[in-house]
Amino acid sequence: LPCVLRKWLQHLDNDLFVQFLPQGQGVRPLSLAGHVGFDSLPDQLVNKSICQGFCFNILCIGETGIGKSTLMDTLFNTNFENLESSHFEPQVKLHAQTYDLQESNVRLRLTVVNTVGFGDQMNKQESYQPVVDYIDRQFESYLQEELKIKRSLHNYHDSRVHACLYFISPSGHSLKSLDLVTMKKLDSKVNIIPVIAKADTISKSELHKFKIKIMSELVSNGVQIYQFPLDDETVAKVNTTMNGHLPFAVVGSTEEVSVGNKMVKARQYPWGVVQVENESHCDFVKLREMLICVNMEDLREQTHTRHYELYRRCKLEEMGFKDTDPECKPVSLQQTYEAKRQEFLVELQKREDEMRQMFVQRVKEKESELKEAERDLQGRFEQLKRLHADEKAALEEKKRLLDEDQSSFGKRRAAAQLLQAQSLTANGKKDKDRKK
Ligand SMILES: Nc1nc2c(ncn2[C@@H]2O[C@H](COP(=O)(O)OP(=O)(O)O)[C@@H](O)[C@H]2O)c(=O)[nH]1
Ligand SMILES: *[C@@H]1O[C@H](CO)[C@@H](O)[C@H](O)[C@H]1NC(C)=O
Ligand SMILES: *[C@@H]1O[C@H](CO)[C@@H](O)[C@H](O)[C@H]1NC(C)=O
Ligand SMILES: CC(=O)N[C@H]1CO[C@H](CO)[C@@H](O)[C@@H]1O
Ligand SMILES: [Mg+2]
Repeated sequence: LPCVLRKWLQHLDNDLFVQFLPQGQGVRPLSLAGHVGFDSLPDQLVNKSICQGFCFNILCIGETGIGKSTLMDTLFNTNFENLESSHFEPQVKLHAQTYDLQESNVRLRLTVVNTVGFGDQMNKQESYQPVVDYIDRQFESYLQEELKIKRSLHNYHDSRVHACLYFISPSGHSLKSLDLVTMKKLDSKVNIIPVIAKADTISKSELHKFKIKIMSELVSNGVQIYQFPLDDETVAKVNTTMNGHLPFAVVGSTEEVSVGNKMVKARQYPWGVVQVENESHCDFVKLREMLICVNMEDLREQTHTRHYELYRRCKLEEMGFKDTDPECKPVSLQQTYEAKRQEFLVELQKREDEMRQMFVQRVKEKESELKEAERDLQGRFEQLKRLHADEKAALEEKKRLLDEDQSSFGKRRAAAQLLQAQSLTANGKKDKDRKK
């Protein structure tokens, strides 16, 4: 129990408990003179946890018909809602279903996520992307909750994937490239537990070789699968054998067959019966033991402290948050915020200056354009003026000539009138003379 409790303490992240562990110089051990009652803290924690209930999320990856739904039903001894999917899905989809389970007084909220259509497409290389996206989405929504001002993590439904069962088809040859690519993409995001599905379809000697082959392929491709913890005394006893049995070869069945005088879960064949829960038939019991009875809490913890932590760190660094500056001095969130704000203001100022310069430049351009146009207009005006003056001069010249004409005509007319008048008087005299 103390070991489990230590993990809970880390989980609860509560100041009260942190002070529990001696730290710093000024802490002195004191003995108590009588009963105080804080020895009930473990009981309080157990009661609180029981009251709150637990949550566990499993992701099953494997091609359609490999036995994912059957194994889940067998593991939890129930009948989950199983929709049979066709082999003709255009793309991989993830289907999550949450169930409330209870065993004695412990409540477990279990989410089973299934990959629908995995490996059914022509282009199998794209199969892993929806899985990666799904896992990241769960991390992201937890991070968003954590970053809220008003957090409610105590009643937040944690949907982060705690364990990923990767179903390997019992070919006996080697891993498919899709298996390696997918596991490689996921190994920093989730605890991968590879299992050999339908292990009753492969012979014992072949199975042994197949396991060795798979493990060496995983190692040579640098795929990190979940290792059962060795640092914890309470579970270390089972580690040696269990880590050596990976990947577990499993058989699933919800069918009950009578063996001797008992009904056991088994698969019945014309030549005999494969008992799911018999360790000399398959590793189902080992898987159930390691996944549910021994390491469920470790899987939850690893998800939070390793995989989620990595996601969170990358995400926050991407956003520009850091713990230390380039000189390795610690930087607080406030400082980062101030620095970011300063950076933003400088950028804003720069933009504003650029805008202003651009404006001035534009105004200058426009001004010179206008000046050019004005000069142009002035030129044309001058030209018109000159033309006009020329025309005026020509007209004046014409007028002068006309005036001259007119005056000479007037003179001539006056002379002619005079002449006429003279000739008239002369004639009159002659007449008078004649009359006389
Ligand atoms: N031989 C054998 N058949 C299995 C095993 N588990 C499931 N099956 C059968 O495989 C078929 C598909 O199983 P199912 O669980 O629906 O596969 P899923 O599509 O991965 O969910 C069913 O007919 C099961 O009876 C197993 O361990 N061994
Ligand atoms: C824990 O619960 C049990 C039974 O429900 C009760 O007897 C016990 O007093 C509780 N302990 C504490 C410390 O609350
Ligand atoms: C498990 O299988 C072995 C071999 O088939 C058999 O001898 C043994 O009795 C089985 N155990 C149980 C508990 O049925
Ligand atoms: C494989 C491995 O590391 N096994 C360890 C399991 O735990 C025992 C006891 O804690 C160790 O002695 C083994 O070395
Ligand atoms: Mg299914």
